[in-house]
Amino acid sequence: MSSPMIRKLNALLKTERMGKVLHYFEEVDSTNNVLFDLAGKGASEGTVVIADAQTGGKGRLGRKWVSPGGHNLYISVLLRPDRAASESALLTLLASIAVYECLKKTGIQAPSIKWPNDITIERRKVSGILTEMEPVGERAEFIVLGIGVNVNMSRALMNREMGEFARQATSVSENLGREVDRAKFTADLLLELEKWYGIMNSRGKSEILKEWTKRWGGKNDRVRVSIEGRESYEAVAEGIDTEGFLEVRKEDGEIERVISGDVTIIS
Ligand code: BT5
Repeated sequence: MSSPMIRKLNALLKTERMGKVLHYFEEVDSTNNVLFDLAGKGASEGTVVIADAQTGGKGRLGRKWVSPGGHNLYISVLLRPDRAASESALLTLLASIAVYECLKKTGIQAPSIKWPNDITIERRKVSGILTEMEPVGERAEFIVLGIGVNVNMSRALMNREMGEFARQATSVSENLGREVDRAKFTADLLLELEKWYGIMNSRGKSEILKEWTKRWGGKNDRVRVSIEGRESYEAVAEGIDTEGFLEVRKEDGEIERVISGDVTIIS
């Protein structure tokens, strides 16, 4: 995102806090890393880091987020909720709602949320969310919410950059058949984030869980659950519990809570 686009973003931004302090970089390793450092130095809630390109874009569990420059959105937002550690899973769901709503506003008719952190269009991943907090063992004082969205990435670029998983990825522009204004998309996303964070703080977690479930496309999907160090198993997705963890029904009827790990849809 060139700096004229950041000027445009500043002009379009209708939030009270989110993005009012905004750090923009042409290229960083990871916007989450940059914001993590700023948070440690006392940056205020709502501080945002955006980069045009990331050299070390991070997914979950040590995976990579493909982050070429010139087309997409790589953004991290600092939150300082009351009980950061216990709210991290919930904030991922909250961010998913915000991305979902933003995609709808941009013209995508049927985005879908896949637990825990993917937004898809026709089962292809258009956005991923990485929520990070301080290392386990210390009290988490803040949450860094990282969101990557393939906004204007072309099919040719996805094929070139992503290798074998290009088939499972898509971009907003690929679906709309036109380029999307990244500044407007980012302004809309920050407004949605602020709105849903406000709803969580005023009406409580249960409201977020309810709204997430409404938008979730996965109930009754047959899934394969893969958890590190355990044999994977098939189950049926049931819903989420009060902390935002997925509940699946195993073949013997037992309900299991999936805290982390990968859930692949089989049918
Ligand atoms: C995620 O992880 O989906 C979290 C991605 C978060 C990225 C943002 S960008 C701003 C901020 N700064 C960061 O460094 N990160 C955050 P996970 O569920 O582990 O998914 C990773 C997997 O998605 C990879 O193994 C690929 O299969 C696939 N993938 C990687 N890059 C992709 C892309 N650009 N579009 C679609 N799929 C991608």
